[in-house]
Amino acid sequence: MRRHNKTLITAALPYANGQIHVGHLAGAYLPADIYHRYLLSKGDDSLFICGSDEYGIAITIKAEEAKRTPQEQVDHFHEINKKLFERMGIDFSHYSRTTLKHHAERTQQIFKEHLKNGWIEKKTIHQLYSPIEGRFLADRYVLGTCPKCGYHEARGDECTKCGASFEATDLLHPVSKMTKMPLELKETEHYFFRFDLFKERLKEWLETKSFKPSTMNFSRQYIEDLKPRCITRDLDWGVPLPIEGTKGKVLYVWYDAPIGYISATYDKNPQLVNDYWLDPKTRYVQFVGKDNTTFHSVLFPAMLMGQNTLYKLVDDLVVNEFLNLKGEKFSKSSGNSLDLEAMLKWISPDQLRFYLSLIAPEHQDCDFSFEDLVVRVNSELVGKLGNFIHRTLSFVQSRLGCVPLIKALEEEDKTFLKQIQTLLDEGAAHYENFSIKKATETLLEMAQLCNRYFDHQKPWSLVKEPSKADRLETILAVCIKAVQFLLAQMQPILPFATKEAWGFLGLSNTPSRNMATALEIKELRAPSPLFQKLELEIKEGKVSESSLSCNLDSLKNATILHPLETQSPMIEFADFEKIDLRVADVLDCIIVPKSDKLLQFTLDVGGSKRVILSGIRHFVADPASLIGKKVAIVANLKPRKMMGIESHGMILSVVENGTFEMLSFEKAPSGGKIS
Ligand code: B3M
Ligand code: ZN
Repeated sequence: MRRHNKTLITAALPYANGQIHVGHLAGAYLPADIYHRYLLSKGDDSLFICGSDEYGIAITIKAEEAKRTPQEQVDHFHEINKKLFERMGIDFSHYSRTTLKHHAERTQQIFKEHLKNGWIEKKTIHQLYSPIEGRFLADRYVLGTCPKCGYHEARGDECTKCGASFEATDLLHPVSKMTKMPLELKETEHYFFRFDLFKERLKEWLETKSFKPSTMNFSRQYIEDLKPRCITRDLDWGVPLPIEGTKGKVLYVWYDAPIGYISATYDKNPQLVNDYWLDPKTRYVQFVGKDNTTFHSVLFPAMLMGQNTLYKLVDDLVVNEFLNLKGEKFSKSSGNSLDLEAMLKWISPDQLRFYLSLIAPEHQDCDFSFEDLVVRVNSELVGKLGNFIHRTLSFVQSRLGCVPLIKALEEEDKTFLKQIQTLLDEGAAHYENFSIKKATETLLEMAQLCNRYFDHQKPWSLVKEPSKADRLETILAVCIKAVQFLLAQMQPILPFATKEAWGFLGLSNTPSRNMATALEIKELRAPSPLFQKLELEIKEGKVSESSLSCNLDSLKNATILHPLETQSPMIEFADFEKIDLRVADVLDCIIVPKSDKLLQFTLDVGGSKRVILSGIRHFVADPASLIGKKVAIVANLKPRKMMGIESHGMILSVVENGTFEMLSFEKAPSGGKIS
């Protein structure tokens, strides 16, 4: 396991042009927070820095639409987002903003060094000019036809349809976003950063990193065709260009924003810049969404290489994929978004953190679904994790009334505690590897094991036998120990509930991960359930006001309201895909001689014959009546010998409350794949 004692964590600075949404949380802030909390819980030193990104066209456009000045816009959303992060338990060491004076000064200082060191050049170029508005328009101020896919409403900086990124001048038929009037090309002077000159250094540096393969490959390719990039804009909202006679020009937001990580650290306390950014022993971890990859893996590192202070370059870059809604990217502008504030009226921050951790888009885009959320929260968070903690603590409270002590451990107790310890170690490794999805799955596995132990030991019957008092106490003491293990693992993901639960164990502060499992509990307080079940009410295809006040037509076809009571553990889609389900025609069906259970089916599966044995003889009065039926089989089950006959698969049927029914089809062709 890697051990680093001092870590600096940053998460991409969100634009203060609107409220952060669930997609933002899942992509950067929650994983970063969980990692930060994990480091603190094992006693490491960790500084978690973030802040509002407040300059650039992303701000001015939204401000114009809202009829606010850019300053009013960022003041408004900086406060809102800061509070939303707090409510969600995102535990920044500091949340700053880029409109602070010292940020502009630091950015200008770095620009001057770049200029002096020969990395910046001035060029006269043609930019899009709006005669009616009397200003140059760039990036998102311009709309036009995507040169790659032909989408008509591509933005000047990227196509929101195909994801291509380009310059506004690359668009076909460019028009002003505001007036929809055509634009013309006009000469203007701009400054370019010669990223191309850093190619070799970047290549060498990148190969010392072990980012995810997708991040490595993407960045390698990007470095291959590095070009000079324009880092100034004709705009009056941004860090002013520190050159005489350039009034009306500011530095491009992607030039100043990453420097914001350093300014934000300074803003908390100037000494921290020395302690973290300038100390080679610091490990620097950045969390970003995949659309921000190249800025962090290539462009910002090049900018740092080109100036004179030895700031830390990123050591681990954690790039997450997108969280989708209805199969499409979260996007406020297109209405495909979840309003966090509305969500929080219905769901607790821990419940949302839990679900987002379970479906974390670490290796591929994933879909947010309300139905899935309700099932997982109710059956796993409440049904497994919350249940074990609550049943243990309330049982001890009501039946014992004091802190139980271990009298004598039996073999099964030792095995159980060992298994739990092993899982806790595995959980730690997952946190170390930034895999919060696996860390959450491990937590659930632990909870499952705990419930099994509890059920198996049956404390509720031991309590009726006075001679077993010592055994009962030991079992309960083991369960309390297990609760401590669970809390140690769940602390980074579910900070609110963990704190509450430690309170039940008589501790006001959450102990460190190692302390937590070593601590002797001295006092128990009356517990209450840590998590509540969620109910989802859907009216006219929308989540009803009483559940949630956000407008979600994603639920048009929602059907499920009541989760299954007892559900098997969740599996990955990939696991499901391994099962080859097929339609099979029953050619023959006979009773296996000397067997009181088995029927022998001869089936046709897409032209090939096979034999499958099925233990359903009791339910079928006349086997021949099944001939001609079309049934469902698992076609790729390993062959199994029963009564000397090899069975090649399994026939699907339901036996419940004494009734029996086979899954069957009417028209589906033999061999057809069931999915
Ligand atoms: N504000 C982009 C974004 O929110 C940007 C990140 C800056 S990180 C230095 O997608
Ligand atoms: Zn396109």
